[in-house]
Amino acid sequence: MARSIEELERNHPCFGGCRFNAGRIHLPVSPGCNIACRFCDRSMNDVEQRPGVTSTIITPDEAHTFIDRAIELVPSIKVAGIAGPGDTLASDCALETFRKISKTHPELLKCMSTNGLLLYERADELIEAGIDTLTVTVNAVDPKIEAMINDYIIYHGRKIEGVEGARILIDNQLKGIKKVADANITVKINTVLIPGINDSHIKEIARTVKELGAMIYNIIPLIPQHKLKDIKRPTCEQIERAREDAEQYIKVFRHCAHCRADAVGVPGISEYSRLVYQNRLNVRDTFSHG
Ligand code: CLF
Ligand code: SF4
Repeated sequence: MARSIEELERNHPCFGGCRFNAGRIHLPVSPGCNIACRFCDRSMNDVEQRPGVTSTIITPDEAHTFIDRAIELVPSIKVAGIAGPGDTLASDCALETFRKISKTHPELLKCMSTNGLLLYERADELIEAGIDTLTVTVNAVDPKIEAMINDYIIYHGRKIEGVEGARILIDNQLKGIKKVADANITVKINTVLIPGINDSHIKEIARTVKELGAMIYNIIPLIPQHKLKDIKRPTCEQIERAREDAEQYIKVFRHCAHCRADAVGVPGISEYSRLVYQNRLNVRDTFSHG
């Protein structure tokens, strides 16, 4: 269902609602991933869904009880988001959860975040599941740059490395963004800002995604880890310059709290994940799709 901009601005912390202290619960239902970002600590996000990994994830059937517990603690929760810890479209868990939430908690906005590899081919399912807001992480629109950020994709059972994999990823992201935006779902783009790799490329990303129908843009400073651990974290000046570059083309979101995949509360203000999930999760403090 298309929600009005006014409703999103009031109730969604990442689309303007931060002024109103709107809250969200992240439901960590998506275990596996299908790409290999070089900054992602993959110990929790392996392409293979190994035994043991699922024990740290909640199931679609459990989601509503965690939502109830969260709303009791934080009545201002207006959004149910799924942002990992893997990719939301690499399994059916996220879409199944959203279908269930539509029945148990129809009042909540449904917010999903993806790397976009399967966005184009799964867009119809996502639209039918009633997603209100979608975030796609687009770190480059040039395959040569993307190949410096992502080692490979697993696509229809094949591992495809380097520029070839990057080209497929970008193509599916961009076609998917257009398809979803055309269906009146509000689209946000996240870009991980990586000095020396994509910091001069922000304008190009912002211009491209705006043309495809994205509404808002969020720049996430790199947390240097894994294969990009030797790159320096972007400075405040670098982040501000990137935001100014993007702002020439698209509205920029400036209040991102770099949430974990199991975050609960008002971003940047309150954090109740331990109480809600009662320490049953062990989602590492690594990249979150947001
Ligand atoms: Fe969560 Fe992301 Fe939805 Fe927000 S977070 S899935 S859009 S409800 Fe928000 Fe957190 Fe930043 Fe994400 S502050 S990391 S942008
Ligand atoms: Fe997958 Fe996200 Fe990690 Fe990238 S950052 S490898 S999309 S889990």
